[in-house]
Amino acid sequence: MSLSGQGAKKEQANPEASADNKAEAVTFMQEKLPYNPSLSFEEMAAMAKRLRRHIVTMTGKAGSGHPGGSLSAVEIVTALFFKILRHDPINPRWPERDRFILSKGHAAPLLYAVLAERGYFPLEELETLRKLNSRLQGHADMTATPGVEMSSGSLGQGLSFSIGVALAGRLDKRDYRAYALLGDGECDEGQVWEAAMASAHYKLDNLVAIVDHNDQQIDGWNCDVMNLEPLPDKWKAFGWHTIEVDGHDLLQLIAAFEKAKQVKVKPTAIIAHTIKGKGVSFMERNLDFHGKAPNAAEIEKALEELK
Ligand SMILES: Cc1ncc(C[n+]2csc(CCOP(=O)(O)OP(=O)(O)O)c2C)c(N)n1
Ligand SMILES: [Mg+2]
Repeated sequence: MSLSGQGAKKEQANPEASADNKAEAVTFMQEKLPYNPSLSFEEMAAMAKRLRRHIVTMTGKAGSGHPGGSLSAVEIVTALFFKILRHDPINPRWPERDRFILSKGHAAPLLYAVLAERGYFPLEELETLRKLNSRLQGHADMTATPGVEMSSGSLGQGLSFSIGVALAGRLDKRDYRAYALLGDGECDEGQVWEAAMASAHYKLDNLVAIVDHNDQQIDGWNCDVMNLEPLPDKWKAFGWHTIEVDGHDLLQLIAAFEKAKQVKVKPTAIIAHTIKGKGVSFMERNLDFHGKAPNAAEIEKALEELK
C-alpha cells in the first residue's frame, strides 16, 4: 500500500485533524529525535521501567485500559524497538522497515509508550489516551497513529495479517522481517492455528511470532479456562522453530531474536514466559488489572515502586 494512498484516505475522513497531526509530528521529529539510539543494557532496563511508568500513568489518567497485559510485554517491545527492529521513526512507512504487529491489541498502551519513547510522536501525547479526537484510542488505529502497523483489538487476527506482510516482503524481494506479538489467551482462537499452519506451509523464515505467555487471560488462569499446554510443543508440531525464554530477561530476548534471523525455511515462535502486571507488586498476577485502570492512590504506589 502506498503512503500517499493512506494519507489521502485519512484526510478524507477528517481533513483538519489530519493536517494538524502531520505538521505537529514532523516538526517534533525533526527537532528532537535521535535517529538510531544505541542503548546499553542498563539503559534498556531503565527504558523498560520508563515504559511501565507510562503505562500506569496513561491508563490511570484515562480511567480505563489494560495495564496487566501491557506490563507483561514491556521487555519484549524494549528489545525489539531499541535493539532488533530496522525502522525509522522519521519515516514510519519506509518500505524496507521491519514490521511489528501488535496482535494482542488491548496492549495498546504498551505500543503507544514504546512508539513515543522511540520518537514516533511526542511523549506528552500519551496523556491523551482514550480521549475524544486523540490519535491514541483504546485499541490502535493504523490509519491514525504513526508506527502502528495494524488496527487490532479483535484477538486472533494478527498472525494472519503478519503472513500477508511476510509474503509481500518475499514477493517484493525486500529483506524486512515481521514480528507479531500474541497473547497466550489469544492462542485459544482457532485462527491463530490456521495462521500457524499457513506460516509453516509457506516457509516464512522472515516471520517471528512472540507469545506473551503470562498464563492468564481476561478472567482466569489459562489452565482453568482452556489448557494450552504443552504450548511450545504445539508450535513445534505446527512446523515452527520454537524458542522458550524468560520474557523479562532482555538478554535472552535479544539472543532469541538474533537466533531467529539465522533460522531458514521455517518461521520462529518465541514463547516468552512472563508475569501479568509485571513490575507493580499489587498488579502482578492480579486479574483485576487485566482491563481496569489504577486509581489515584494506586498510581502513586505503583510509581513509587517503579522509581
Ligand atoms: C475476538 C476477541 N474476543 C474477546 C476479546 C476480549 N478480550 C480482550 S483481552 C482478552 C484476554 C486476552 O488474553 P491474553 O491473550 O492472554 O492477553 P494478556 O494476558 O496478554 O492480556 C479478551 C478475551 C477480544 N478482544 N477479541
Ligand atoms: Mg495472557
